[in-house]
Amino acid sequence: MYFDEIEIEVMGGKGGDGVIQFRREKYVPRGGPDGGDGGHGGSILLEVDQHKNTLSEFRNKKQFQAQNGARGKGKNQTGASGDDLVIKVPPGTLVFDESDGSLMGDLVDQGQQFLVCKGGRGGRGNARFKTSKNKAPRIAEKGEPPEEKKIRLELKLIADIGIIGVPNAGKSTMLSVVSNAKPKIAPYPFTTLQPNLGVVELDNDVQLILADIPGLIEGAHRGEGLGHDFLRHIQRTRVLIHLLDGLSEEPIIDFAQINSELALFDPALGDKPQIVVLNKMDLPDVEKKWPQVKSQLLEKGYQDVFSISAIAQQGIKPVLYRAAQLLEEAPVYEYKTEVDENELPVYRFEKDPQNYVILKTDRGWRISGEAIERAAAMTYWEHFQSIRRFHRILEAMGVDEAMKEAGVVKGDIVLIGDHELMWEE
Ligand SMILES: Nc1nc2c(ncn2[C@@H]2O[C@H](COP(=O)(O)OP(=O)(O)OP(=O)(O)O)[C@@H](O)[C@H]2O)c(=O)[nH]1
Ligand SMILES: [Mg+2]
Repeated sequence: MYFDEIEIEVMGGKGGDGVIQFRREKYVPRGGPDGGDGGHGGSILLEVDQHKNTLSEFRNKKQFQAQNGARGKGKNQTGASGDDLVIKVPPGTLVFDESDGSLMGDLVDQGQQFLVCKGGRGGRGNARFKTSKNKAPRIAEKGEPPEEKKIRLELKLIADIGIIGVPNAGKSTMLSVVSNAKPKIAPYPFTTLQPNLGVVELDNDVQLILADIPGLIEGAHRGEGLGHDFLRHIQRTRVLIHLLDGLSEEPIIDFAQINSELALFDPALGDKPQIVVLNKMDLPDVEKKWPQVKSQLLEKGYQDVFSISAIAQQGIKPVLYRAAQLLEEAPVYEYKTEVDENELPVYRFEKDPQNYVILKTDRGWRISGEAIERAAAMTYWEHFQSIRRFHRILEAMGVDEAMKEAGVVKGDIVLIGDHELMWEE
């Protein structure tokens, strides 16, 4: 099996900070609070794009961050939300969480979207904290930190173009000169025993996945030669490059024979668009043969007819561009996730964000936990009321009690996320 596999880092946008402000109007000495909320940070989404067929573009770009939310403003104005960042992936992409290796998502259908990382919520401005008791709150929240993840994308490569032909036609040679594939090449039939895949990059950002199919002979549909398995590989491809061995006595007869083998195995195979290519044009005998082969093919109604020398790398580009064009027009392969019936149920530890752990360290007490660290990151430490609010959150979560039980005393250092605080009664 052939996989493309890539690790990337994704991060949502940070929530914009809420602000502390008071209305300022002429002749109104003390206006009420009017600090607006911060905007929400953008999220990171993956989206299936059926025109993509590999993950190679992620080899150059591995970090993605959505836009941050903007700060709130006075006059109760909410900051602008950050834009979501939509990353396009090919159909059949599996998404894994690198932290525990679990499968997060399976992207199959055109346009299907998957949320990988949520942006941070915008912090609330002080206007939201006004109560009958506190008419001038100096409390606001900072924006929520965004989600951040390392993910692994995995794609089972499916060849969209198959190179078929009789043994020795030069199929492996052709694949080796257009891609990085290094198939075995030798002057005897049935050199290739397994299909080889190669990714071809055309100048215009188009990628083709080519499969070099083992040689086919008369009787292949009955399992002769290397048998059925290889015909099955062709079933998944959408366009065929039919390579003719220029050194064969009768390339046209080979051609007809292979086509009837395809049709006998599966009539749909015979209907796939074919580009017919005479190979080994560097040899004078072959060059002599070409005009006749060409006119015979055109007579039979084949329009996509080319000649190349795989070894000399001549004439191959036009074949690839035509293949890319036919691929655009060909129906899209329906990717289906194969469900393994022997699959065992998977049990996973569910994280509770409200959970926290208290640890005594050399530097002081460390309280770690998702919700508590988030609350600390959203606090304006320079405002007394905001700090009080943070204390109320500690109380509500039971952290206060737990700390006292653990033996914290006034003046001890307490570490929460990136923040270092001093314990007060
Ligand atoms: N002169 C010449 N020889 C070629 C050319 N392309 C391939 N050959 C030779 O033809 C022989 C067969 O090439 P392969 O690429 O192994 O052919 P294949 O179609 O993959 O063969 P199987 O895997 O056995 O089906 C080798 O000796 C190649 O060097 C070409 O353009 N010109
Ligand atoms: Mg070969």
